[in-house]
Amino acid sequence: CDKFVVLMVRHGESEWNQKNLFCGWYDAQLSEKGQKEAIAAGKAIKDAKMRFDIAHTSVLSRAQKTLDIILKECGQEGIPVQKSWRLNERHYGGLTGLNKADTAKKYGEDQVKIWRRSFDTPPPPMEQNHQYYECITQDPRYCDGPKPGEFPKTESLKLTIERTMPYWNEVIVPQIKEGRKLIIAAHGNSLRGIVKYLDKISDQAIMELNLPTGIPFIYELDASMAPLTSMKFLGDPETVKKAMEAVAKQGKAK
Ligand code: DG2
Repeated sequence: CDKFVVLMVRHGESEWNQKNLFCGWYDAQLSEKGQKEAIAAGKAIKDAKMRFDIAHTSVLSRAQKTLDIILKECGQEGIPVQKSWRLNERHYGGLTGLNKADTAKKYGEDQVKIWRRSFDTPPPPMEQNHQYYECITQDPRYCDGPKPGEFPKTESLKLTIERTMPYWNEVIVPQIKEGRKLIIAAHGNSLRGIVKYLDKISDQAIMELNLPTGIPFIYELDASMAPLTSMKFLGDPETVKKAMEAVAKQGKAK
């Protein structure tokens, strides 16, 4: 039977991940550690002898840069790269730029877990007087979308899934079905949305999924796009487990 392979990766650590700040649609750059994670991801892909025909990424630098480094490292720089805001990180609304641990201290760890991980409770909206409102809404990278009326002020995972899945279904799935081998470099929550959809994870269970930065994972899909293999990480299980726990802990008060 047909088996289709897709590789996904959350970008390497960003400068805002490093400072433990809610980032969302702010265009943070990769940290030095993040660049090293991307190099290691590229090496792992090379060792696994994986080849790609097309790459997909968001319009944010941290995902694009991770993809560039990975492709260079595994000797596949020339492949076409398609970028879409639909693969962006979830918009973190009014929390954008706040420290996650400080926010947990102020509002409680339970509230921060709801904002970070609940399925359908969005963070408070980003108001017009927010420090990063202008630089995000006026950014020319959004001239192809979202439409002004659809530009998010905040997003829950549910809302993120609603704008990511049209891209999955209308752009990515047809390419997979044509037999193209894809790499997708995106973000913690846009990828959580895709994983939730593919593995039919419940709204409750998805709260416990934390994706590590810079460790690629593979899905093997059947002809109906149902997973034969889910989230197989190219990394040793203990390292992956620790990296996932570290992401969960970012929302704890210090
Ligand atoms: C992080 C995810 O996004 O944050 O927006 O702060 O994947 O682009 O680094 P990414 C952010 P959490 O939901 O894990 O707090």
